[in-house]
Amino acid sequence: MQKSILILGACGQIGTELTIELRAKYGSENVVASDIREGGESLMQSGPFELLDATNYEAIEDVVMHYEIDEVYLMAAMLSATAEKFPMRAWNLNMNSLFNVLNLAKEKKISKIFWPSSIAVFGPNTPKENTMQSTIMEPSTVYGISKQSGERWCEYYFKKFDVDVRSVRYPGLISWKTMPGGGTTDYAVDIYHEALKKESYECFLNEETKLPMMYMDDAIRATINLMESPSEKLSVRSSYNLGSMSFTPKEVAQNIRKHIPNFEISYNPDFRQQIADSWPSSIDDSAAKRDWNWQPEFDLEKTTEEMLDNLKDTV
Ligand code: VAH
Repeated sequence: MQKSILILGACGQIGTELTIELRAKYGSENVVASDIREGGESLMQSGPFELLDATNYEAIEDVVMHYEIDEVYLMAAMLSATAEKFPMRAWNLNMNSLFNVLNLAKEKKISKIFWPSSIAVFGPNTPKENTMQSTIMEPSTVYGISKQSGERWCEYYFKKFDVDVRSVRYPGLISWKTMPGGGTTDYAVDIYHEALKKESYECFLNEETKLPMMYMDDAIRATINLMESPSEKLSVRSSYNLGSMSFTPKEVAQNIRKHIPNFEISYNPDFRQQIADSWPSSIDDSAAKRDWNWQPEFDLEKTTEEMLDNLKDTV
């Protein structure tokens, strides 16, 4: 019997691509997409969809019982930049959605959970280069605090109630299929759109801001790889560090100029600079490599080629 999957936040930057990949892998009818509002035409027509508020326990429970859901991917969250503008709304969404799925698993109504953490769990006094799996974590953003708290709850529910919840600390994610929303690393997506539209981009971070980044295909592959790994191989039940590449806005611009020679970048840092300055520059993901053979495939060169090649006919 094929497993039945529910994705909460299926219309977001990660959720959209996760839905496509999971439907291809497990069969469209076995993957229920859900979000607070409807998604694009291709997502809506490629399988079952439910309008669902991830903070509403009863509503999620109804969908879980109706479709006999086995596994839940909780992708609904408010990201770092927006969360600074609406702290209490961010806390409510990011935490209560997690409690909802953890409690469904505790009640044995679902058997497995994926929940995304972020490099945002690290703070200004975390060692910035090759940031370790276990190290100083004093996040200074609402989003980072919610992700650090979420990791503690995931590990607690695993140890106390044997809930099979799995998680990775995503770096900044780069994709072309959907626009990101409210993130500090979104510049790394916007820059490709603007390069093709205007051959110029005004960056909201300064040129030397080096951040861990990842192409979406790698992030989706890592997510599914982790979810399919044998439970006994997983030594981390808070959230795995996950890395692939790190770069600065200046380096992205130099890479884009290999394809668009006249591309110009300017810098006008805003409130997101302080957020980015509190995060690591590079990540040690040796635990993920050891426990479930994580291996990235996209570097900056390949990411730039993919982004420009797929966006060139859309702008
Ligand atoms: C953000 N894209 O910018 C997210 C991510 C590491 C950053 O969590 O908030």
